[in-house]
Amino acid sequence: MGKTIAQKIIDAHLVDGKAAPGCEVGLRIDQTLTQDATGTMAYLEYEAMGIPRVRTELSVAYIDHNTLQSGFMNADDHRFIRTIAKKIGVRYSRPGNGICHQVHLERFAKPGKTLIGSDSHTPTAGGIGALAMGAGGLDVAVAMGGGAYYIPYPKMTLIKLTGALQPMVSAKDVILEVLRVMSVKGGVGKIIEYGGEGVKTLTVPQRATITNMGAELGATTSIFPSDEVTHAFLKAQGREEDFIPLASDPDAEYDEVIEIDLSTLEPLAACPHSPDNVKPVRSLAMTKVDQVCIGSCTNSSYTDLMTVAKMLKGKTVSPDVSLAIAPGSRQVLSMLSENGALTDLLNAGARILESTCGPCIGMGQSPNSAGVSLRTFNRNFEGRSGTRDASVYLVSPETAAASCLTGYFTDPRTVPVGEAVAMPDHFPINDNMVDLPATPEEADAVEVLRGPNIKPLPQAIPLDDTMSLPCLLKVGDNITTDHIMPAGSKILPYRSNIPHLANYCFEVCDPEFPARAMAASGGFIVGGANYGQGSSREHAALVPLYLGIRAVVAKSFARIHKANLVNAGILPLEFKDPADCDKSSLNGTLRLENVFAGLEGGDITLVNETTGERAVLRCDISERQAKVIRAGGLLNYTREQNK
Ligand code: MIC
Ligand code: SF4
Repeated sequence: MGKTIAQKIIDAHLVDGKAAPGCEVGLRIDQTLTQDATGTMAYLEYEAMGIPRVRTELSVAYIDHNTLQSGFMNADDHRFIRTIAKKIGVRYSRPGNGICHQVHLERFAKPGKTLIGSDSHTPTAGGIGALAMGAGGLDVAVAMGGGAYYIPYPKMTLIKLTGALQPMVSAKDVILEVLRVMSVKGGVGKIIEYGGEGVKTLTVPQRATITNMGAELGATTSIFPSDEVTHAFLKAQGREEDFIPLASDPDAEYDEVIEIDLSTLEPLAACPHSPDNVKPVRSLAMTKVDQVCIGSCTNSSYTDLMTVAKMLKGKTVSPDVSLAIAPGSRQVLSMLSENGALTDLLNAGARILESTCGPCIGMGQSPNSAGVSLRTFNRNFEGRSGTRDASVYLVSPETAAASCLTGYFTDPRTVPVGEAVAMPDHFPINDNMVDLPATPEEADAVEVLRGPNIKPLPQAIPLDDTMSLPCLLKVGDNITTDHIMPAGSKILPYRSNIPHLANYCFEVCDPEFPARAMAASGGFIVGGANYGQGSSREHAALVPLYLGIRAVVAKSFARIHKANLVNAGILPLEFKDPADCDKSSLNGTLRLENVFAGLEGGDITLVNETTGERAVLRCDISERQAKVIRAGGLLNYTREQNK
């Protein structure tokens, strides 16, 4: 039987397990990336494993999230990451060089390679044909040390593209359409491959927009073939030697096929507060707009920003709108500055931000009270912008540009169409903001510098076969890791300080939760379907661990968060009958029985100690993960393995 693209890459990297549905597979990882908001923790964990030098082909540490340096914390963390990267053999992309996914796509990602990153949008590199996955920081640390990365063997979905996009309809509209069709949980356990004649009409940055936001489907990753378009991009980046062709076999079998005719798509917007709440832009036409933000790892390539610059040239942003633009990388920004487009943006009234995540992660530019913000980003979870009652819509750069001029939601097809921006034949290459690590001989002399904000990692608590503890929180479906552990400019600087972060856990859902959890000695959380979707932040597991959470009981889990819970030594338990989750009796003191048998695949019983009501739970994890939980988390397990 023929193979899909992902199956070919998995086969070539398989080091453990069987490549079959229902099995867990361990993959050799060629490349890793970290960013600073998850990186500090990842390198602390790497250090705790005691491996002197990384064993990957390439590992890069990016500084792009925590760049609003109000206070010493972020700058200290940057210095820690810079010095430890130098010591252990990791390249360091300095702040200002760009957003990890954009820079990695431009300079490092390769077709056919495996990449994991401590950021859920690592699948951006799927646009170039890499098998690129988001992971918890500890998983990335293990991969840097040469360990395998484990995933449940995924189902394969083919999205067959035909036709070509109409003018002013963009790659963002393609992925918004996919989200409309599949929903934020539609991709869980799947790899999404793109194929069909329409693929050839999309550039690598457009493909990367689509694979980037595939994270919002909950997919393991998304991937495009590597073809002549990929070759042209790599050549333009001076990396022709990194090209290999990659395609699925003609008789490859997919579990699911979805067809999209690109020529029928129209500009779309994801409405508050979920990336799958998608509507046509024309249906929102009378909605007034307060803010427009352009950038993020989804839409800040050269062509995206040039398109915006062309649309804004000679015009003025509506006085009712604040327009902020964060170019994705220094390469992009320097190209705009060289060709004069930056001046066009400035003259139109844009507020130019540095090449970082910025407003996407709530690092500044929070909208006004009850403000309407149009963003070219990938997530519009409630409160993520920093303004609790803001309405954030996710749109294409074209829709963003058209709307910032009128002050209302505007379908970009209603503005005169100029010539489309062409992909450059040559990008200006300058890697002088990517510092090379010390050689193994020099490494000993490198001193790792740490700030006072770095606090010890929480320790896993051994499990008991029967556990009688209070239900400390009950939440609904699609809880994101932004709900569990919010980000934003005030909280992000404490990513290496779990005790401090604990004060904000579940702040959006229930501000009393941290105090309640701290007063109790241990407890459970009950969640709904797709619990833990969104960001890869392992803090959403480490903080609950610190607060004494021993198990999360839910209808289902998002992939990365479930792995993070296991890595932290917290039990992820699922209701055998999801209807049990909706019972009002899930409160008070709950008793878990037969936990150890549950780790071997047996049933665990949940008993409400007040009412006596019972429900059956399963712990759907691999044998390896059961050992990880028994060892008290992945760090302990890895240390035991390396003895
Ligand atoms: C995000 O987009 O939510 C982030 C911030 O990039 C996260 C990582 C983090 O929480 O640091 C992600 O996507 O994994
Ligand atoms: Fe940064 Fe936003 Fe991309 Fe996350 S989604 S990596 S915060 S730009």
